[in-house]
Amino acid sequence: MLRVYYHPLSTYSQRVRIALLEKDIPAEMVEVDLPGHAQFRPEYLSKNPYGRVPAIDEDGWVLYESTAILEYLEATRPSPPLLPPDPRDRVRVAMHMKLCDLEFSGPARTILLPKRFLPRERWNLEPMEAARAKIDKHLSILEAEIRGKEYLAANRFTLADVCYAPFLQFLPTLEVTPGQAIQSWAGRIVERPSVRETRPAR
Ligand SMILES: N[C@@H](CCC(=O)N[C@@H](CS)C(=O)NCC(=O)O)C(=O)O
Repeated sequence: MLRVYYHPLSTYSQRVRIALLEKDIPAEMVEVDLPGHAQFRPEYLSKNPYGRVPAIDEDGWVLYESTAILEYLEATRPSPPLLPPDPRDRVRVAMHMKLCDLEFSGPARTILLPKRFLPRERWNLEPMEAARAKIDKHLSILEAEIRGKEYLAANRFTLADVCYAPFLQFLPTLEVTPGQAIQSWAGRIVERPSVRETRPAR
């Protein structure tokens, strides 16, 4: 049985929850009490020694890091596919997944964590502004990449779109200025049933 450790407000967990719905994979969902610091108790650290969600446990085999979990689900449950068959298309998906974490979701976290969970007087504005500028630059590069396309890679919904999806919901909170192509792609992605159904309540 596949067990998924997650939190309903966690963007990285949402990636895995989207893939579960897209692929109709049954799983036992275990909510980790992040506000209660359950992620730092020994029982959970044995699943992910970094004390973060998501993590999975399948018959005693444990894995953490959302992108690795997505790859595992794809490798073990290939239908319906979230990766294209062509090798060049596949590595493009891999490239976008990596760039999403390096240039988008990482800096987005610097802005979203305080804005979603801390009172304004505890916001540290300087790194938040630096993160916003980094995201703006990335989005202008991505704008050219995605212009005229429905999805990020291979003309279909892939793991690259899954990685971006939870963070695209927060574009207004990030106060960035995406171009027209990003805006219509983001609109399409956030309206997808698997994304809507797993959307954090705040
Ligand atoms: N690189 C990790 C990031 C996971 C992550 O940052 N998870 C957050 C929730 S969205 C977390 O567990 N935070 C708990 C903490 O930092 O104490 C992944 O892709 O899975």
